Amino acid sequence: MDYKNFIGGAWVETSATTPNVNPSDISDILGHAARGDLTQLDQAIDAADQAAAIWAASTPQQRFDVLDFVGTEILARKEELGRLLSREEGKTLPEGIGEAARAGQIFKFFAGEALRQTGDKLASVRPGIEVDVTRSPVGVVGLITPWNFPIAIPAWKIAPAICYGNAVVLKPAELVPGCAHALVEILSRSGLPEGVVNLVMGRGSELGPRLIENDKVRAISFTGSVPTGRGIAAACGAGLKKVQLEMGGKNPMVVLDDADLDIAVDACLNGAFFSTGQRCTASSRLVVTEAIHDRFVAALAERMSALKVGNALEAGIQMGPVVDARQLEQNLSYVDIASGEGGRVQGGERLNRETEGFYMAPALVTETSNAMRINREEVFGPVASVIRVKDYDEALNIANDTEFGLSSGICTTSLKHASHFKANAQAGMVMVNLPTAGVDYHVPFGGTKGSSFGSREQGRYAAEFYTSVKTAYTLP
Ligand code: UN1
Repeated sequence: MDYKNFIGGAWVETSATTPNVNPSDISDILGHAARGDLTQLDQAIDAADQAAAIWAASTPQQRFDVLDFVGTEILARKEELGRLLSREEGKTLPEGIGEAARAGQIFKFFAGEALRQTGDKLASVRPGIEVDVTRSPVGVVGLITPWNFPIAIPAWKIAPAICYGNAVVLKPAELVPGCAHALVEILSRSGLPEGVVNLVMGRGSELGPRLIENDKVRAISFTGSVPTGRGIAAACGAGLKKVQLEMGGKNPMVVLDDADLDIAVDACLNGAFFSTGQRCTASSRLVVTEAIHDRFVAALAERMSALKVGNALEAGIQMGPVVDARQLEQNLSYVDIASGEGGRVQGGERLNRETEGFYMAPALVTETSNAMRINREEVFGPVASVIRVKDYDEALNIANDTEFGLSSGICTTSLKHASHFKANAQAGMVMVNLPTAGVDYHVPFGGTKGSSFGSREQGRYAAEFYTSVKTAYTLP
């Protein structure tokens, strides 16, 4: 077996395995991954529970050393890890290498943060008494990660968990065991005590509920779909556990008449189609004012049709395949739904390449209204739609008329509109003249409304989730 589970400091086999298939070439099997059962999961949780107390007592220097070691190694091996990522997930090689580097930088950031943990010391309102406000680790944290960022998302959950003194059980998406395994392998040599990081690969539907229900798990951080997230929130509510959810998006990109056309087209091309549109931050609703609409659509359609779609590992490819057959079918069915609703579709066909893989052409749907399903539901593929609007006020209303609220963008040269949009866009992240996707690693990430739940990930704000606050009173 190529990817074993990692429990209490030991690599553990399972009788059942899951093949890791290259979406650019389905004859290429990267390896076979462990399919852990509930017994293994419970062992991993027990191991984490025992290690949590040990790691909670670690010094800032120990935490720094572990996180810095992992960050340094990931950065040194970013080409190799990026290639593995692109081979198992299908984003292009430059995107894969970029994501691996980002994972390394996240560990470096939290290495520094481990040295900068602070609290407050206040005078009590009562005479002679001192008050200290400090942060303590939460304990065992369950991490459930998706397939679309196979190394960055595990990194941005594991690194803060360790930084703030917790132990974790990672359950990665079944489609991408290679990156999770490679990351945990590096962590296994980092000097962490046994049991602080555990990896249990297997069926989400089987392992997920147990991870959430086990009393020893004190918090769950999840990135994935809205229906799964809702279920997790309900179960964590029942168990009175901390929960942090990052879910879908239907992110608007407003393009105003006064936009710089080249900047707008670049931002939308990147936001909508890079990483094959498989980002919760993808720009999937392009809300465009009348006077620029036709020029914008013509320029974007031209750039979109020129995108080179193919094997993620080939040089010069700009868009890799869809991750698997099920996602491809979903994308193609949304293209049909959009044209059935009266949208005008360019692109969006199934494509064949030299190797058999899940290829499709990026799709642009024009003449849509915000009420259509294509503008209400997340596709999670390279499909963007255009909504024509009269002016900025209508654009802002439509941008906010969605159940999601992750990232919201505007392309404009007007300071007045940019400032108003930043203040009034109902989203956790707002981008001016930039794609809605592609974020920094040292600042908070997350959304409002149906996109996110719980406190923010990344940057210093990650401390909110991975710690609990303690207030101590002393009469010296
Ligand atoms: C990005 O756009 O840079 O699943 C990151 C996702 C997000 C990450 C997006 N959690 O697509």
